[in-house]
Amino acid sequence: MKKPLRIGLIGYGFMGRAHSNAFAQVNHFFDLEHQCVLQAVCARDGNKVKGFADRWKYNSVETDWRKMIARDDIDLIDIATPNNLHAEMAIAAAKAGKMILCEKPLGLNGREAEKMLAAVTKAKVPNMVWYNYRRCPAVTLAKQLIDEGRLGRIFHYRAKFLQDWTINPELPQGGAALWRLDIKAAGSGVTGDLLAHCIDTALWLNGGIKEVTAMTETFIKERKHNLTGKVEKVGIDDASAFLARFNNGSLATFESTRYARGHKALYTFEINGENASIAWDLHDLHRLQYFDHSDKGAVRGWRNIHVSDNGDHPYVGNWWVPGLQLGYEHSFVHQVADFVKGLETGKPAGPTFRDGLATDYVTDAVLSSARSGRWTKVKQVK
Ligand code: NAI
Ligand code: SOE
Repeated sequence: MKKPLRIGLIGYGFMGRAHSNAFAQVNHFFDLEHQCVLQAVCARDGNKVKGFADRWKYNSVETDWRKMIARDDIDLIDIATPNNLHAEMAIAAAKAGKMILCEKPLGLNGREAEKMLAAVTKAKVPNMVWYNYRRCPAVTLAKQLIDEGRLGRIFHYRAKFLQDWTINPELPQGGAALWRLDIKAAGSGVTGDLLAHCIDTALWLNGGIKEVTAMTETFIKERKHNLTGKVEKVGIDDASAFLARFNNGSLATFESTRYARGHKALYTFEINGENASIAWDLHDLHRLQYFDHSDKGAVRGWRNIHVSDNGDHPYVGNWWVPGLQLGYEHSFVHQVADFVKGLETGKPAGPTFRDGLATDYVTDAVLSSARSGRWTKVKQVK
């Protein structure tokens, strides 16, 4: 008999669906001692949340997240709401003794994330941040190759995350679907939204970042606000780029924008080491590019590894026969599987709130450097 893990989801938008799918799938594909139970979903509109619950087979609904957190038939609170709600919800959930999965970025800034980390530490509740790209099998394979020492000394880290959906100056800011353009709801623009993913992966693969120098730009200075109906100043960064020095001595460049016409979600990274290099592209997420300088000269070149061998590649053995592809949604299933395994082994899987705080410290330093025009030290998590 499996132990029930009763989930209370807050927010039924894009991530509410991705997470619900992961909770629903995970026990079909991974051997776990726990059974995920879709116990309750919460959002403010009673009719809509009922429709969502029927579609995904949640056992109950709530329209007030505080009531859901107070329920004693829920073990885990999953936060899939806009960024400005993460801290309040996570701190309340920790106080109620619930395990917490929280969407990224952890807080609106490092100060908020510090309070969130303090709350889960005090309550001793398991916690995780949904930086899901770590669990695309090709990215996990990159981590394995680096940990095996195949790259040797790392010289360079290069990452970018490009989109193009806010170029239209008529696009309003704020409210449902457009909260990412509202500084109050989002905390920042592409720095906290897109670069945060690049930073989380980078910290995982290449260790801590020591200092950064950054520039940001807001191309469209004013937009109509959906909540007030007035044209208001835009407070978010539309584009953000920075140089960084890692603690291991390697140099890095990071770039993100929502103004790269033609790009919808081009997240790429490349790492160059003394002995080997690796590169990954979200648009071709099941492949890892790998160059190994120790290959014999005549056949030396970039290998294009289709990460689909169920004997050798991470997570793949839990799915289909070799050669078949996994996609975006699988990264969320893998994250739930690892979180639950962490409960069972007592070895918590990352990224935890501590890791989420580390990323928020980097985004804080990026925004601060963009304001001052100076190299800025990154606060390190104690
Ligand atoms: P969304 O706008 O699609 O959904 C947000 C949901 O929050 C909606 O269902 C809304 O009704 C609900 N909500 C808002 N205020 C609420 C309240 N007071 N009480 C209860 N529910 C409330 O947003 P999306 O895209 O799902 O983003 C949510 C979070 O997930 C954000 O923090 C975002 O940064 C993150 N995200 C992460 C991704 C990843 O790759 N890991 C991908 C997309 C989003
Ligand atoms: C923005 O469009 C967005 O949905 C981000 O919020 C996510 O974190 C990213 O994974 C995809 O793009």
